[in-house]
Amino acid sequence: MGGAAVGESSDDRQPDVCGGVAGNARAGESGGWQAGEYSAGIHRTNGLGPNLAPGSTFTLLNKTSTGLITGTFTGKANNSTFTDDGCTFRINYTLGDGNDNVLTLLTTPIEQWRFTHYGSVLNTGTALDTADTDGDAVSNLLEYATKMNPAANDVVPQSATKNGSNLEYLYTKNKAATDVTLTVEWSDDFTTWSATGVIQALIPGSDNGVTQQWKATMPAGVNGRRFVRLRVTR
Ligand SMILES: [Ca+2]
Ligand SMILES: [Ca+2]
Ligand SMILES: [Ca+2]
Repeated sequence: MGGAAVGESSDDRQPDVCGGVAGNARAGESGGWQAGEYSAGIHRTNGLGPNLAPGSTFTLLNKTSTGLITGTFTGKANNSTFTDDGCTFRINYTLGDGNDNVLTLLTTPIEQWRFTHYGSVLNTGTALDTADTDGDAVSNLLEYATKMNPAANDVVPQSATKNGSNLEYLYTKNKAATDVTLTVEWSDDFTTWSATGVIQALIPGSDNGVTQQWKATMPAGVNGRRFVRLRVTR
């Protein structure tokens, strides 16, 4: 049983495991925690959080004696969440063998996608929404939204045809990308874009569990030409 990190003199009273400088996690001053009653859990490590797999857990405090932990980190009630250096965690004081202080890394769908492809959940560096690491002129955000491969030179799964007085634009949607909005816009001059008159519909039977095919229908216009684009926002 260590107990080294708890109750030692320190000005750091918040768990901080997602980057920054090294330091110890410890309880609040009035928590009634006794040094020696806990084994030290995790100490902050540079860049630790962003490179951990979604759902990773950290035991901050492993209470080795019986009974529940008394007190909480300031402003961090049991089962609440907080964000530190871009990483979101849930904090619990009753996990482990029932009385340990554990952090769980929570991730959004796009953070899970970043981790899968870039080994980091953060919107930085090669994992930036706007980055194009494979050089196919398609941003990470669009690669994600349309289930493309951000490590291969592939083309956006889309097509457009004229059907009578309408344009029909088909595209692929990544079902897991629940945190983005796909908007279809048109322009007659490549300068002003509009979503006016665009009707989107899921193509029946196109849902394969991973992707869906969507069709956007819009007037073909009267200028003899009309451009269509897919815009992804989150
Ligand atoms: Ca315990
Ligand atoms: Ca790309
Ligand atoms: Ca690509």
